[in-house]
Amino acid sequence: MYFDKERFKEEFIQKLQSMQGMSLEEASVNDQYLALGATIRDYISRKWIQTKRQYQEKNDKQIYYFSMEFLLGKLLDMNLINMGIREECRAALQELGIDLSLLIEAEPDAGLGNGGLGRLAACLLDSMAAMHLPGHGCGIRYKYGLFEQKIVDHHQVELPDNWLKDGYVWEYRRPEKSVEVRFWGRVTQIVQPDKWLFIHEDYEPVLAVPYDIPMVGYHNNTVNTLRLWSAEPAQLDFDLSSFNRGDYIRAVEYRHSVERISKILYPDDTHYEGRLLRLKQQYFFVSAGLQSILSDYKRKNRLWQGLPDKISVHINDTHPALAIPELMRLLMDEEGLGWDEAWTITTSTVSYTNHTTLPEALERWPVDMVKSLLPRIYMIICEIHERLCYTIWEQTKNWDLLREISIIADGEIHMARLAVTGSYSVNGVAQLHTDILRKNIFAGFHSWQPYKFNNKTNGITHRRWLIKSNPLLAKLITDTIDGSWIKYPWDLIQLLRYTDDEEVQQRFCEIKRRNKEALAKFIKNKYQIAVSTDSIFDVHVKRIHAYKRQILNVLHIMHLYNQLKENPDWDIVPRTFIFGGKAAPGYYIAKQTIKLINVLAEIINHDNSIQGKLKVVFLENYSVSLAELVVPAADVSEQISTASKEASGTGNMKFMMNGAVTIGTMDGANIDIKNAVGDSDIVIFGLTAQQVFDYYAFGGYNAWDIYHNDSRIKRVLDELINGFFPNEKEEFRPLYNDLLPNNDEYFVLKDFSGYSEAQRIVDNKFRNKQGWCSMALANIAHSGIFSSDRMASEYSVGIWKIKPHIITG
Ligand code: 26Q
Repeated sequence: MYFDKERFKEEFIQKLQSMQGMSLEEASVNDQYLALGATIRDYISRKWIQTKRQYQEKNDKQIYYFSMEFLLGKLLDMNLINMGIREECRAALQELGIDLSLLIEAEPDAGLGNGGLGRLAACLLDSMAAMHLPGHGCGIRYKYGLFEQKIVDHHQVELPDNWLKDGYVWEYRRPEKSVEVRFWGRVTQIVQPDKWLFIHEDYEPVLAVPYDIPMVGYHNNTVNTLRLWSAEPAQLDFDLSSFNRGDYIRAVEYRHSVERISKILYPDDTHYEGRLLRLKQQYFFVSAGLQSILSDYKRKNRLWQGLPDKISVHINDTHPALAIPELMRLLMDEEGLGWDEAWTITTSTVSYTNHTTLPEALERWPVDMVKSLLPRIYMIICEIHERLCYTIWEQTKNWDLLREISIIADGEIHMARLAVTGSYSVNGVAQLHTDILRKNIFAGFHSWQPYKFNNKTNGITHRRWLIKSNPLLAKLITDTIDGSWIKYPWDLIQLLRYTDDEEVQQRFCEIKRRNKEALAKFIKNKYQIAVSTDSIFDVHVKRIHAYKRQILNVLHIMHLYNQLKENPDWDIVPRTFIFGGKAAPGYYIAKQTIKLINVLAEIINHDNSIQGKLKVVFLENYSVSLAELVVPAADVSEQISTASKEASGTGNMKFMMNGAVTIGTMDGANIDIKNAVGDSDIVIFGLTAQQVFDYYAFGGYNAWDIYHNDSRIKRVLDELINGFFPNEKEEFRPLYNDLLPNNDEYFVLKDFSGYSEAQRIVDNKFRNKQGWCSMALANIAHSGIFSSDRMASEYSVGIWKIKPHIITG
């Protein structure tokens, strides 16, 4: 973009005056940030309008990515990079005596997601805009994002994330595009000579008001849209009619119950709970999103049969799966189509990505709840279910198959089965995960409709996770292989020629050291813990969950500590173990794990007898922004989930792209990473998914056996309950119980030995500086295929059948 420095300065000062009513001298950093955001927003909106106009004119197919979560993080810096004006802006602000990096920091993270699934949605939107793909997001504008985590007395404490309190510069409220969403009430069926009519009466109306956020493409003219819906009381007369009847309480209650819908993001990423409010949220944004898409379509097109050629609706896990019956409803009840026509259109429009095979995370809604909250939707789901059962029975006469794929069973609606039935494509997010979908959780569907199933290995945007967060490394890469990788990240493979180049290695080491220094400084300031940049920065950051096995890492640290206490001269490479991650507020074991890490950290960090060879740090409030500081500083990336449990993981990709070496299990995308880098540039250990399945199916695993046969394990487990933690004598017994009396569901003890050996290999490899650098560089070289640009293009070609649309400036 052409950048006129003097004009920019004027516009910026003008914004300060008009928005904040302030002169430059009076303005706080936050005021300055808001003014800068508004200035940049104006630049973006010109391109945005152009993009929308050109999409409209060409009437190309558009894709809409429906997701309960979009974990955007901060946008200012990213927008400056994408617009190609970051350095110009920095220089201009400097002339005004302003430090751009302070303004960048001042932005609140948009934390509208729990973890991987939400961040994936954000990376995908970034890539679609960068690749000229007409793809947009549809979600909920939560008033409160994921809670802020504080550690108080070693414990996690949750605080509300009031991210909108100072206003949000990137959103545009579009009240004129509001639509109504209807809950409760009853449906009556009117039989007419040629069709049936369904009338929904006595419903509670909710107004869905969209807020649009621009998604800016990298150095192109594309600006796509993320539309987030906010719930407001519908037309005032509904409100007022209660008032008029003197029913003041009812009117206030109505207002509250509506506002609750978009108030808060559920802070859980694995535990399904059949909460009415969550069901309301799902239907709310799905219905609003589809209504606005269809009314747009209607303005440009005549025939509904053409919908799948113009629109793709992609559902990010089952959370938006009500899109299937809702699209049916809109086509039949609002547009007058018959069932068969509507079904053909729906099942050619909707596609579905699964992100988890954990049984406890699979959504199943109680029939009674759906029936009363969404009476018409319930009728349609019943019809889909009955027709599915009929077809399967006619085709196969196989009862077992019928039971396996039945959408309604035991008083519950199985959302994954609904999603598979109503979608033309079902994909997993890494090779192993897709295999598991085919062979296990969707085996029945797969035997019946194998063509629906496909794999789309996840990716991450290298613009945020390398160019933005690790500018020094980005520059080294460009200096070494030129800058084509920025547009074509798979060109990173050219770095392979330099993995043994001494100068490149030396520069890489220097950059890693500087990134480690930045993190060390942060840790020192925030926690008064001194960590040495000569130590291995061994990083384990992600949601805290038993299957992710933070506890395996912790037990191993305890083991190292025990050895060092016995032999303080033991020659190990000093290590800084860095943890971060949030536990769902109701997940007791995960919270105890956080406490254990913090208690252990305090003991180890204060024990001078081990000469600083081990340090343990728990970084509170792990978020997108914190990840951008931590990932570039990592030497080792911990990806140690129980095989078969982690659908993909995307942190693993961020770390490899920043030159960390993975210590990991044969799980999720670790396998794809291993296949890319080869066996010698990754450290793999532990059970395979097949071994895990076999233990579950045939038994044969006894945690006590391992406890009794491995003195190292016995010792660390005993320490959980024998007063080793003097102030927490009984506190960690639940952790102990899960590992022993409850027989260690996640095979922590079984994999301990392998993990310990793998960590010894890491220690050894790190001693050879050149060898280590060469591994790190090989990881970066192979990380290009894990860019979400590759992912976006695979979805576009393989699922959505959309082509790039170049926006002219
Ligand atoms: C469902 C019902 C009720 C409450 C919460 C939920 C819920 C919310 C979020 C269930 C699941 C999620 C999120 C799942 C998720 O983040 N999965 C991760 O997706 C990543 C992107 O594909 C993968 O890399 C991770 O492996 C996977 O765990």
